[in-house]
Parts: sequence; structure tokens; C-alpha cells
Amino acid sequence: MFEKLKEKLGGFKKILGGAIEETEKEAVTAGPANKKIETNKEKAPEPSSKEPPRQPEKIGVLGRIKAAVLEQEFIIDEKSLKDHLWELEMALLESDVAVPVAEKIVDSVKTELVGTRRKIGSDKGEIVGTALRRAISKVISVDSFDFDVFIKNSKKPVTIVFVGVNGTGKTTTIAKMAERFKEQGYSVVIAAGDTFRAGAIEQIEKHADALGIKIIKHQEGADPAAIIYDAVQYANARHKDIVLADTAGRMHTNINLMDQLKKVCRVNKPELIIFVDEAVAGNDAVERARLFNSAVPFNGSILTKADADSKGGAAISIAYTTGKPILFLGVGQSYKDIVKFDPDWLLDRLFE
Ligand SMILES: Nc1nc2c(ncn2[C@@H]2O[C@H](COP(=O)(O)OP(=O)(O)O)[C@@H](O)[C@H]2O)c(=O)[nH]1
Ligand SMILES: [Mg+2]
Repeated sequence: MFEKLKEKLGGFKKILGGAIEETEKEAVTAGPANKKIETNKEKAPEPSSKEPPRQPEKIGVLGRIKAAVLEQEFIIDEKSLKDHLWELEMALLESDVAVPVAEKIVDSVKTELVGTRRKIGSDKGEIVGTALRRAISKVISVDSFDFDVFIKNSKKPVTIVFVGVNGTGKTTTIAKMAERFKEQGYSVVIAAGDTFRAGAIEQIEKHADALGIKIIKHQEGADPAAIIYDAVQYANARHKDIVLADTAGRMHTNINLMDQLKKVCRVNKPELIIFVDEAVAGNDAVERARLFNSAVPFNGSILTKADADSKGGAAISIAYTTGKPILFLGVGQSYKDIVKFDPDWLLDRLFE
């Protein structure tokens, strides 16, 4: 998972590490530390030929100590990074990181490194790796929303509406989440809110049967807002904990269907709206997330198909672009294939 991005970041670490190594060599050759000693000496009073030398030992020792400390350090200057930071931006863009997010990462790496003193002989790959990890961490850690804690502390039933374009894995994710909630001891109701696509009701019904979960459905073409409303009523009457509401996939550009989604949310006031898209969709997913979020402001995203060969860019960009956290990753087709998203987990993967 995220192998391509990891590879690119690894390559960049080597390149920039090499450039910093060059700066270090130049610093050692030019001996900036020695120049500092000269300055030190200049400040010391010149011994006149008439006067006896004044405490030469003391100045010498101080000078030597200062030189030893300075000699072990060098400063990373902007010049040595400039061309390579552009390469970093390219590498990020090629990995499907969105433009503003790539710019933000490059900027952070620059701030982390330029003008800082480093020990001579220290591991340059590590210096760059740490700066990169911090920069990426900043863009993916948008807030500290803990999904499980939120569910636990919320008044029941908790209604969760899943939104997104067609085929991204909403229905499968609902089945996975239902299984996860069941395991945690919650009772679940599913609302078959995709009344648009032929076979969608049967598809989610099959999942509900397999998981032994109650499903509320109407006929094809029915109003999804009404179905979800019925499911919430049912959950209220039977003291069920969670309502998982499916919706039809829709293009973020289709105004009528987006209006229908707004109605679903207006009528039912779900506790959570979750945007579902594919990790493999890259920048398209980022743009869709942005537009869905402005139509029906959601609480977080789930990225599916992270088991496929994703470049990793969407995972890095969506949270920063929408300001909402990634909650889970879908990592396969079976019910258990869902993992809670943790920024550190992703960072460990990229930098292990
Ligand atoms: N490999 C993989 N396939 C997935 C994942 N999530 C969903 N799928 C598959 O994606 C396809 C579309 O899923 P579906 O739930 O019908 O998408 P929907 O149109 O958004 O409801 C199905 O074949 C799913 O099995 C995942 O995490 N990994
Ligand atoms: Mg579906």
C-alpha cells in the first residue's frame, strides 16, 4: 500500500540528503568555524610589544572550545535545497497529491531545514526524512476526531449517511461498518437509500441478510429521505443504536441529485455524514470530496480500495483539502477489510 509514494519519498530523501552532504563538505572546506575564531581573536586586545602578553592561555582555550563546537556544525542554506524542493513537488504531484497540498508540504520541508544548524557527520537521509514526515503529518492530521469515542458518547440512535459517486464502495463499506458495530456490541439498522440504481436494494439486502441485520427498504425510485426517516423511526421505536443509510452514487456536478442529497440530510439531520471514495482515484477523489463537502458538509471520509495499488496522494490530500479527517480505509472485499485510519500508521508506512 502506498508503495509508489514511499518509493518517491525514498528517492527524494537520497537526492536532498546528497545535496545537504555537499553543503556540509563546502562548509568544512571553507571552514566557517575557523573564520569565527578569527573574529574572536580580533576582539581580543592586541598584545603590544611593550606590554607583557595578557593571559594568552585563557583566550586560546576559550577559542579552541568554541572552535570545536562550531567545527562540528554546519548550516543548511536555501541555495542547496532550491532545485531539489522543486523535485519534491514533482514527486508529490506524480503521486496524486493535490497542488495546494504539495505546495504546503514543500514549504514545510523548506522551513524545517533552511537556516538550521546540523551536526557534521549526521545522517542526512534522516534529517530529510524527519522534515518530510513532519510536513506530511501536518497536512494529514486535521483534527483529533475519534470516531469510536464519538459513537460511544452520542445519544442513540446515531444516524450515519454515506455519500459519494458511483462504484466507490459505499454499499460495501456500510456492510463492513455494520459488522464492525455488531462486534462492538451495537444494534444496527440499515436504510436502503439507493433507490436509483437497478439492483441496489437487492445488493444491500443480501449484505443485511448475510450479517443478520434489519433493513428498511421501499421500492425502486422511492424518496431516499423518506426511507432513511422510516429507518430512524424504526430504530427509535426498537431502541437500536445505529442507522447506516445508503444513498445512490451521484456525480458531484449533478445539481438535481446533489439537491436530493441535501434534502436527505435536511430531513433526517444525521449525526454523521461520511464521504466515501477510492484511494486509487487520486486527484479526482480530492476534487469530488471538496464539492461534496460544500454541498453536504461531511464529518469525515472513508477511502476504499487502499489494498489496490494506490499512489497514496488522495489519502494525503483529502483531509487537508476538506479540513475533515479520514476515518477508515477499505482494504479488501470482505466484511473484515476495514481499518481505522491513523495518521501515524500512514506515516510509519511511508517512512518505515
Ligand atoms: N479491493 C477492494 N474492493 C472494494 C473495496 N470496497 C469496495 N470494493 C468493491 O468495489 C465495488 C463497488 O462497491 P459498491 O459498494 O457497490 O460501491 P457503491 O456504488 O459506492 O455502493 C464492489 O465490487 C466492491 O466489492 C475495498 O476496500 N477494496
Ligand atoms: Mg451502492
